[in-house]
Amino acid sequence: MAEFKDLYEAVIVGDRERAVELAKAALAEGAELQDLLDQGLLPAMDEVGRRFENDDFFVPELLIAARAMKGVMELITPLVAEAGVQLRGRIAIGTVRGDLHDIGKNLVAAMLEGGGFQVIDLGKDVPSDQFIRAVNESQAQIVALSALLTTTMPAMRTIVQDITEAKMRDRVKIIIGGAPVNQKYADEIGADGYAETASGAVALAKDLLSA
Ligand code: B1M
Repeated sequence: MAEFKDLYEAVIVGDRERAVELAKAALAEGAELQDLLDQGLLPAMDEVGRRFENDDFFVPELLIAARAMKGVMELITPLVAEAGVQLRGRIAIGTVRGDLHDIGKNLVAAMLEGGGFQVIDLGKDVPSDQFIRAVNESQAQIVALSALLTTTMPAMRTIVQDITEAKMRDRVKIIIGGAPVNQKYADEIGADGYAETASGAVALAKDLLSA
């Protein structure tokens, strides 16, 4: 972590410009993207969450930290995507209805692209019909759902039900992820899989499409 301490701090205090500069400098010096994420950015967002939970941070602090994180993500997303080239399949991804958290979803999307998938990113606060339309239009083989709130988890169940009712279940796999969900929940709502991390989502997608 010592190597990325300044970046870690810059994200926590929401200094977007500095965070981006530090990330650029680290990459120019040959830092690995994965280390930048695992030792700088992700622990910083965890710390922001902890402070929020302990009432040391409130929504404005959360927002400016997220803005700093987003600035760095905009810098690194193309690089993450560049790491892989082969097209392994098509995936429609989105954060479910009612949920505005998209940093993790963007990371998952970037890693999937990096893993060689074509990704149709539907954004955040996405209702069932938008997923259904995307699958029809793009022939996506996987729908990937992200939720960060316990209150938006039920939207995942709704999407699985709506996709089933649209009789598309035999041609599309559904995977879920995000901090409040787990394998048990995936099983309960009839999803095809759960991944805890962005790289886990890539492995899961590869698995499901090769099965
Ligand atoms: Co909010 N927020 N937030 N927030 N926020 C959390 C999630 C929270 C845990 C903070 C806390 O209390 N400790 C808490 C949720 C509690 C709960 O439901 N259990 C919370 C809350 C309460 C709220 C509000 C309700 C606050 C309020 O207004 N009172 C509100 C809700 C708004 C809404 O969505 N309707 C809210 C708002 C916001 C901001 C808008 C200010 C901002 C989001 C900005 C944005 O995303 N553009 C924000 C942020 C930044 C956070 C925290 C601090 C960080 C989230 C993040 O980006 N993490 C978060 C606390 C925390 O997580 N430590 C918190 C980094 C990101 C890379 O990780 O998203 O977990 P994550 O994604 C990971 C994995 O989960 C996984 O891979 C990613 C990479 O490893 N993953 C998948 C994610 N999706 C996946 C899909 C997959 C597979 C893996 O397959 C399909």
